[in-house]
Amino acid sequence: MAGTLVVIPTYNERENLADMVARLRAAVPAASVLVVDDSSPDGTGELADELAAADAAVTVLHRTSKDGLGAAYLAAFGWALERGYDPIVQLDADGSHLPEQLPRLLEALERPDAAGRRPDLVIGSRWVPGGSIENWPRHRELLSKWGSAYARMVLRLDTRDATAGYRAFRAAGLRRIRLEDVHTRGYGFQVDMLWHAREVGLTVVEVPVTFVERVRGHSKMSPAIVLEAMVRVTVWGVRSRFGPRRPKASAADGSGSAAGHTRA
Ligand SMILES: Nc1nc2c(ncn2[C@@H]2O[C@H](COP(=O)(O)OP(=O)(O)OP(=O)(O)O)[C@@H](O)[C@H]2O)c(=O)[nH]1
Ligand SMILES: [Mg+2]
Repeated sequence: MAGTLVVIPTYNERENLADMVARLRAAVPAASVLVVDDSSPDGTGELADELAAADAAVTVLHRTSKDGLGAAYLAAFGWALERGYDPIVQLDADGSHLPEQLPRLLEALERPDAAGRRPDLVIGSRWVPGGSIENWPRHRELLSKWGSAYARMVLRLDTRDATAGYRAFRAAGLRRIRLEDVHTRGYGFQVDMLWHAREVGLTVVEVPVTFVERVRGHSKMSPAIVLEAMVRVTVWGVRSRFGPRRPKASAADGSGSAAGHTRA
């Protein structure tokens, strides 16, 4: 058993990465770290190599060009599943996800529900009681809330924070999703994964987290990323109501069933 892996995708996060890795290693010392860098021009990849040289728990996946958050995560998931990591965590490098709150996600992943079933996916949520945001501009808060509400309505999801990027997957749950069917590059990737999770019957639980606006570096959010998410969510919604094709469970999942449930 290779243990917990925390995946940190990076593009131009030189000012944030060392601090994030140090905080993470202090918060969950047993976890390994995989930095996935898309050849950041600011030298984040080289810094990540230095961190990896100093700490055997840190590994770097270098990719040749900026290909989006979704593609970086998919590459990391394949890497992690091949090596037997379990659970697999997503964490932004920009300080928005507090490493100090990771234990609460990992604890929730082990906590059985009334039926004795442990979740497949735990989401660090801003929009459940106890969740919060710090220093986020009003327009970003509204965009996030509207985006989540739209995805919830169109895709009939139970999850309050559908675009949240702070997540912990049980490896067996992640294996059930056909990752080759997940194509979204930007932050719509989070909704894409959630929709696939729901369709293959993964159990999803939200725990409250504090989301902190980045202090250093620049956001990679763009109008193109928002548009991509909106168009895709709309297409999936139409297809799920009227079309013949729905996400299928991965061949890696022995059951192929969609018997599970999601809950907020
Ligand atoms: N490898 C890789 N990482 C990326 C890419 N785009 C963004 N990231 C990283 O993904 C994480 C989230 O990106 P952010 O720029 O914070 O975007 P966001 O969180 O959606 O937007 P904000 O809320 O404005 O911060 C950060 O760690 C980024 O460095 C990409 O194309 N490739
Ligand atoms: Mg961010």
